Amino acid sequence: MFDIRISDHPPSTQLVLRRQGTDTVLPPLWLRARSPEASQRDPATGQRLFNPHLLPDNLTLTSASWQDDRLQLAFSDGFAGAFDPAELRAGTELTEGCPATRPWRADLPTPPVYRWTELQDDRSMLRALTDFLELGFLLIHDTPTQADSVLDIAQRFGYVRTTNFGQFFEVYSRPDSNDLAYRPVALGPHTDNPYRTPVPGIQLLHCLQNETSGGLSTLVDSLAVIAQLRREDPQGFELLCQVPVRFEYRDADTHHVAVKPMIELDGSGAVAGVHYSPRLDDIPLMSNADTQRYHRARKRLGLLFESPAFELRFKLDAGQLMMFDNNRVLHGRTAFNPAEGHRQLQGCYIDRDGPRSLYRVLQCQLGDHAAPAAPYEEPALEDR
Ligand SMILES: O=C(O)CCC(=O)C(=O)O
Repeated sequence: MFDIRISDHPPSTQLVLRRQGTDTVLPPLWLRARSPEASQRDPATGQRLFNPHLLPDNLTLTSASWQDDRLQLAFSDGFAGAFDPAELRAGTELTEGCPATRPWRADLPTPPVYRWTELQDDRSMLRALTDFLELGFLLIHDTPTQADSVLDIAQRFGYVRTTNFGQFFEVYSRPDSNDLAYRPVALGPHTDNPYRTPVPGIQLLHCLQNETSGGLSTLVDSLAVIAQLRREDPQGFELLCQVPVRFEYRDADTHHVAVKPMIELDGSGAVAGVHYSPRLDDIPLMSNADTQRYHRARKRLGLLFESPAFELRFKLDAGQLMMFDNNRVLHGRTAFNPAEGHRQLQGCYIDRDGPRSLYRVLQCQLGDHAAPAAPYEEPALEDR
């Protein structure tokens, strides 16, 4: 329950926000910077026309009154204007306006599967985006299988990020390849390209053909794994958040290096991302004792990432695609035998902000009118 009231005890005037029984004074500097007046904010873009850090340090509110349903406020720097209480209430929460994450394990009851045709409808798209932002991945079935269809699918969600691999990359077995992904070996859970700055945000892997019995795809939610590690071994968790690791990739034309901890936290201490690719990382030189401590933490993290308790495992058939947040959901595959037949995937990257932006736009347009879940056969997840 939100309520804004004026507290007048001359010489001081205050606006007080009551939220869930707790009172918070709205500071004059905070209020003044939020003025929606056309002299303070460009009406077309909503962008501020002055630098709030130049307001006087000791700014005070000199008067406050209600006029109809708006607040008239005057400040000690001479500015006076109308404020919308709904906008002030909304501004008290620094939310990104997207659904909260929902960590999952192998027992996730219903994996988010959508048909490509279904996603042409904005209401279904809003539902898919909600699933994606909560769970960090989507499976899309019945997609076209032209040589570059992955780009069309990616563009429904955001803008394709071109890298030294091109707009998209091919994943099929070739002996002279520049990456282990292009051999038929098993690939343990990993995030792609931790050596880039910035790391690719979202990855799409699109199956064009799969005639092999192996090559099963795997997905693991690092949020669930890291929560478990944090409970079991808080100090190990801290080490993985603090100790920088060096990731490197080089071939004839490219040399990428990035140094960063495996677990990245945001300003509030929540896990913002994971960078995990044991084929590519080098730890710094530390004392033997610190190296052993770090080693134990990293080993436990790796074992949890590989634990069947956390892993979804399924076959991607031709026309099926998985899209996942590359900073959250690890992917991998089991080994396959190229003698059994062809296995060809194409992959590409988009930035993390694409689906978030589209979610906000569709949410604003459609509000509570997202399409109800259509009945759909669950993807075949391997018996574990
Ligand atoms: O072959 C696959 O299914 C996955 C390939 C992969 O993990 C990658 O390209 O990073």
